[in-house]
Amino acid sequence: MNAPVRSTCPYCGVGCGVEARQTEAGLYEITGDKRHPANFGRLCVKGAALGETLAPDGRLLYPEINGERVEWDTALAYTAQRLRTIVDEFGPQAVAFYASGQLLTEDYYAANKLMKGFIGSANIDTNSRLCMSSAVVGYKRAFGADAVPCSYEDLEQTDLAVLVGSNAAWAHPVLYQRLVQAKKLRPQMKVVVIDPRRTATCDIADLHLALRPGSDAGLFVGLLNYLHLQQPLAAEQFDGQAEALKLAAVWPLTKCADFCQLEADAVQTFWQWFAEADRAVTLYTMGINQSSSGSDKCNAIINAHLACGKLARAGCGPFSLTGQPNAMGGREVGGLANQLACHMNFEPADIARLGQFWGSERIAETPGLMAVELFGAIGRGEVKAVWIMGTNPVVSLPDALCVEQALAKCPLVIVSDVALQTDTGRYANVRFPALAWGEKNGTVTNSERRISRQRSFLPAPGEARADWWIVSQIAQRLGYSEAFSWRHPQEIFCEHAALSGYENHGSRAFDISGLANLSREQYDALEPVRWPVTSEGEPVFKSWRVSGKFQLVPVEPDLPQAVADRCYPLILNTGRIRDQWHTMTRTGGVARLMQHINMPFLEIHPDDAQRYGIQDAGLVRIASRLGGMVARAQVSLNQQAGSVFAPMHWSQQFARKGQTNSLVAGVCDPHSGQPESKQTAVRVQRWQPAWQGEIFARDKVTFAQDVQWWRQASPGVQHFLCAADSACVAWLETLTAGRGWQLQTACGDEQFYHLLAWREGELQLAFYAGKSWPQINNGAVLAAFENGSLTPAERHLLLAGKAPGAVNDTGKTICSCFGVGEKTILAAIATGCQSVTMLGEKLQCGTNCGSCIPELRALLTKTAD
Ligand SMILES: Nc1nc2c(c(=O)[nH]1)N[C@H]1C(S)=C(S)[C@@H](COP(=O)(O)OP(=O)(O)OC[C@H]3O[C@@H](n4cnc5c(=O)[nH]c(N)nc54)[C@H](O)[C@@H]3O)O[C@H]1N2
Ligand SMILES: Nc1nc2c(c(=O)[nH]1)N[C@H]1C(S)=C(S)[C@@H](COP(=O)(O)OP(=O)(O)OC[C@H]3O[C@@H](n4cnc5c(=O)[nH]c(N)nc54)[C@H](O)[C@@H]3O)O[C@H]1N2
Ligand code: SF4
Ligand SMILES: [Mo]
Repeated sequence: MNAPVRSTCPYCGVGCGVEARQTEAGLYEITGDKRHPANFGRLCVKGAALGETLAPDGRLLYPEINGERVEWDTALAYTAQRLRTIVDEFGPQAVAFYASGQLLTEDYYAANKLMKGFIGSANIDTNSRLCMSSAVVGYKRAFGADAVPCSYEDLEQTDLAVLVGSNAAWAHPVLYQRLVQAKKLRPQMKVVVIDPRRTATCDIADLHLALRPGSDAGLFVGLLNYLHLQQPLAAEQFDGQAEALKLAAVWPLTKCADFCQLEADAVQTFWQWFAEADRAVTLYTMGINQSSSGSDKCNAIINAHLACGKLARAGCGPFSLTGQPNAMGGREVGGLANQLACHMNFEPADIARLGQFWGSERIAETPGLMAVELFGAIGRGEVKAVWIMGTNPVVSLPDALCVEQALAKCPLVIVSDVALQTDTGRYANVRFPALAWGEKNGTVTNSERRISRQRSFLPAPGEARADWWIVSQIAQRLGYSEAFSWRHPQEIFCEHAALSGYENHGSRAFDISGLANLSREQYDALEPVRWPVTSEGEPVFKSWRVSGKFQLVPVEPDLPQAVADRCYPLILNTGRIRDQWHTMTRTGGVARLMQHINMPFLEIHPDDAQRYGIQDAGLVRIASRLGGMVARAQVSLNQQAGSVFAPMHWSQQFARKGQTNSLVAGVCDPHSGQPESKQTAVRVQRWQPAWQGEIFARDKVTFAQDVQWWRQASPGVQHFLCAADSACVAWLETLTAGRGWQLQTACGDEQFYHLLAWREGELQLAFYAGKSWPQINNGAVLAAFENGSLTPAERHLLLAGKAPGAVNDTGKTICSCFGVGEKTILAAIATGCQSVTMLGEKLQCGTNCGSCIPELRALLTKTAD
């Protein structure tokens, strides 16, 4: 067997090291890299399932123009010529790039250099706008630089870990597990979770503050006041101090508790713990950033750390966790429209410096359009060409319908992607097939500023090419050959590293000039390393502000722009689930990742459910002023009354009307341009369809217009859950007519209708419907598709949805690592397993990545009641 290739997981910003080993069957097995300092060998379910995402099916393999396959040369020449014409006629502001925190640093650097350095407009923005931009503003205002002052070890060394707006148990699982371990070793360490809903992260919380949605600033502004009263700050220690303290002074305990709709005692406890802890870390993510006042919330958090000196020492600091694998790399190369490369800004000295370094006289001089604005400008026809790389804005941007309309009108839409079918790809004039994880080669930077290598271990499928290569080819055809003549990502990396140190002298936090002279071999062998990397070693964390002081940013707590009213009485919160990645282009096809949660759901408090006549597992329609979606109700006390939660992941590839962003408005933070994705006023309505069912088919299924459907990830077959208001028989007739299939049906009361279609003994289609979800054994149906030879008795059982053989239905998968289902776990509990440990010993569940432990505990509690 060959030596394993060491690489980095392409999902979340924890940035776990992995090893890819080829098995004898020629497949790849992905395991954690024990030497990587982010994870020391651990992986979460998504990382562990990476080997199952590597198959070339579903990949975009060839360049296309208007849906037709073309040669690379044709696609590149056409694209460059059209971009050139648009720039010549309408100026550089008429073109834009929309990039992604999932590009490698080298890809990102190349795209940014082309747009800001040579096309001469700053219209390159990224999906990090929807993700990290408020955090960037927070750090820049406080420290004068986008410098994250924490490392993962701080989490382990702290006395108090505060997780605000973070469901780390699902979104940063390996980091969360490090925290779990640390707390086990030092039980005196406290954990506070601040989140309007109770999440899996609350499992280890000593205190959960289920505050009113969007009210976090009240909590932290009040904390600043409290800290100052406990121990007054020295005069003029910080810039902005007087104003910040003045604003905070009007936020005493009772006012804060009212504002956040929390018990005063609970708020007091949190403040006291924060003040008394010698060391405290605050982890914050989308519950803070994705807000119309997200930047101020970030600064309210940083202010509290500054005010009591919980910064820049072990176990301390305001720690914004990055979401995407290379969100941090994007911030380094200047992927946001309001920054220049390597932490430079739109200031004359920086512009001149870049011009000199890049040898260009066309450096963009003013910030470009930020994501939501950019799509607005496309819709208005002001931007006439957009190149989308590594992101799926039709699904992930707010106000999805407007995004679609904008792209439909845009004269030139270029999409670089790895997936053949995406909601955004449908609007592309030109499609470029990019190399995916496992094929591409370069670097990424994780949440703690650690640069790691992603290394390739697979050949390029079809004609897919690296993103940096595609960008350079276009740049060359636009006439910038000299500046884009790289032959390998190492050359780009070294250029980027050199730029970071160029005339820096400690004035810019991001400096990796110590890596500027890496040879190809050294680059290939590069071990994970945290920046800065200079010849001087790691400097003391300092302020990069002109005054040399940190800034306390004055914050006046604000509530969300979204306000519930009589027509739209509930606030919709959106976010992630444990086993899916964003718009599901890579995780949605993996069977074991779909088994945990297999369709969009709406988590709703029992009081609200009762008010709207909604039953657990029943279907609901959700509507905002902008659009609607359909989901399965999950009635739960984890939700507070007045709020509901739906996952962000489902796209039009995976469901009809499953997209949360068709409801969310493009309301943004004025400083960061980050949308308020966590709050939307909605109403909900029970939907009792005529029938609910499940269809399995060998070939593509065409749905009747009124059928709602939810794609399942079942190997080898098309498999959907579905439901509709009109009878299913007519639709099934159109599906089966004229095919010469032998049909076997069963019908009865309550919309009960089952159908099997055979051709020469081979199962072609299986359909099961009833008034509510039919209880069928999926494993049995899937096995029947693989194994044609069923006896008449077995066919009969199959028609009933039962197992002809001994295929077990273990229920919803709880532990994805070992494929342990809910029914199996409940059976084990019934036979005496009374703890998570006992369940682990018997069934292995929870013994690998540990992210199902909260659910195991919930099952144990539920059965104990
Ligand atoms: N499994 C999985 N993991 C991922 C990703 C994925 O797609 N799937 N994506 C990655 C990316 S890009 C990102 S950005 C991260 C995001 O990581 P997280 O931010 O942890 O994930 P979210 O689920 O978006 O939101 C976090 C929490 O914010 C809470 N919240 C909502 N409103 C408020 C509020 O007003 N105040 C507070 N305090 N909390 C609130 C939500 O209830 C939710 O539990 O995850 C990364 N990891
Ligand atoms: N309502 C709501 N909306 C949200 C959020 C939320 O919490 N709620 N979260 C927001 C956040 S934090 C984020 S980060 C965004 C994420 O949203 P997106 O970035 O839109 O989501 P992805 O599915 O990761 O899109 C990545 C695309 O790039 C493709 N791709 C994968 N690898 C490569 C590659 O190497 N090269 C190229 N060229 N393409 C590749 C994938 O197939 C996919 O189409 O969603 C945002 N939208
Ligand atoms: S925690 Fe994040 S980086 Fe680590 S394996 Fe899971 S998804 Fe990958
Ligand atoms: Mo993100």
